This record gives sequence, structure tokens and C-alpha cells, in this order.
Amino acid sequence: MTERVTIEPGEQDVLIVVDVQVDFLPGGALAVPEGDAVIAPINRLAKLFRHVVLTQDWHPEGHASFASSHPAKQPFETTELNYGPQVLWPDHCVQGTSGAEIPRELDIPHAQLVIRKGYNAGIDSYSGFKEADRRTSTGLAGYLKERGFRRVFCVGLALDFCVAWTALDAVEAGFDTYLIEDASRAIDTGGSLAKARHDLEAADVHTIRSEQIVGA
Ligand code: VGL
Ligand code: ZN
Repeated sequence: MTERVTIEPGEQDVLIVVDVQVDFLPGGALAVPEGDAVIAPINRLAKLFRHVVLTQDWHPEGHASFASSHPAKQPFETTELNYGPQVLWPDHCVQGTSGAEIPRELDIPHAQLVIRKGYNAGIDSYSGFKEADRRTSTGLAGYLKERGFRRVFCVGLALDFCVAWTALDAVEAGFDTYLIEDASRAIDTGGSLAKARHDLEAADVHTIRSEQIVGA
């Protein structure tokens, strides 16, 4: 549900900028429709948060989430991996490639941590907190708790995959969690956006717009 509160970011608030990377922008290997439209609002928002964390999708070549790793499978089809169903993607965000880079246009020099994810060859990780086996932790929850943060604000790409999963895991880790909609864009494949919206609402993630952040 969209809520009409206004929020002034403070010392217990952290902005998590999810997967704003070249491969998710127009022309990239897994381009999110209008993916570049998130950059201006995120740059504006980031100036209002003293504490910002970035996530970076960071796969080895031959990663299990790549359709190219599964003979006879095409991108956007689904397969069954050890931990359950997995959407298969075009090769993207391969470690050390230009597509995996955070674009120069993202202007957040004060970001405090870049958390990489999806580096285990056999496990995907949409969430910045926990991999798709739902067991392997990235360490992000421990970091945020040790820093004393209470509220998490999620933005970036893609709303229906990495942003949604990160927000859902933030709730599970005990944070009061917000998703800033206009600073995010979706892939929307196989009903993923409707499902993400349903799951976010059920989990009590607050969906807001950037105008509700004081100063934005
Ligand atoms: C993402 C699909 C595959 C994302 C990452 O950032 O939402 N989506 N890898
Ligand atoms: Zn990925």
C-alpha cells in the first residue's frame, strides 16, 4: 500500500541502492525497461541520506542463473535448481566485466559499503541479504545491525526481483522497511511484478514515493 507519511532521514536510516549496474540499463545484457530513469531520483535521494549502501550483482562466468549454462533453455524460462525454481537470465553482471560496473552517472561518492552477491556459481542471489537457497547469508544484516540502523529504504533495479527480495529480507531481519517506487523499475516477466507487489504488501514493506522524503 502507498502510504502518505513524510520522512526525514536520520542516523538510524540507511538507503540501499540495489543493482544499479550497466547490464541493467538500456543497451545492457539484461536491460530493465526504463532502467536509466532511476538514476536521477536515486542521486537526489542519496544526498538526503548520510548512510548509503550499494549492492552489486556479481556472477562468475557459467553461473547457474544463466540460460547459457543450461542446454536447451532460453532466457526468461524457468528451471529447477537444488534450492527450487530459478528464472534463467541472459549472461549478465559477470565479475570484472564492464556490464557489471556501477555507472559513472550514479553520483553517490559517500556510499559506505558495496555488497556483492551472486558470486557462488550454483546459487543465485536476488537479495542483498540472503542467497536464493535461503540459507547462505551475505553478512549484510549483521553489518546493518552492528551499525545501529533501524529503518531501511530500498531503491534500484529490478523492483520485482532484487529490490523486492532485498526489501522482504530486510523485514525478516527486523528492519522497518520502505521501498521508494519511483526510484525503481521492474523487469516484469511471467507475472513477477504482480507477485512482488503482493509479497511486499503481505510482508508490510511500506511503499512510498520519493516526494515523501523531506527535501526530495
Ligand atoms: C536481477 C535478475 C538477475 C536484479 C539480478 O538485479 O533484479 N535480476 N539478476
Ligand atoms: Zn543476476
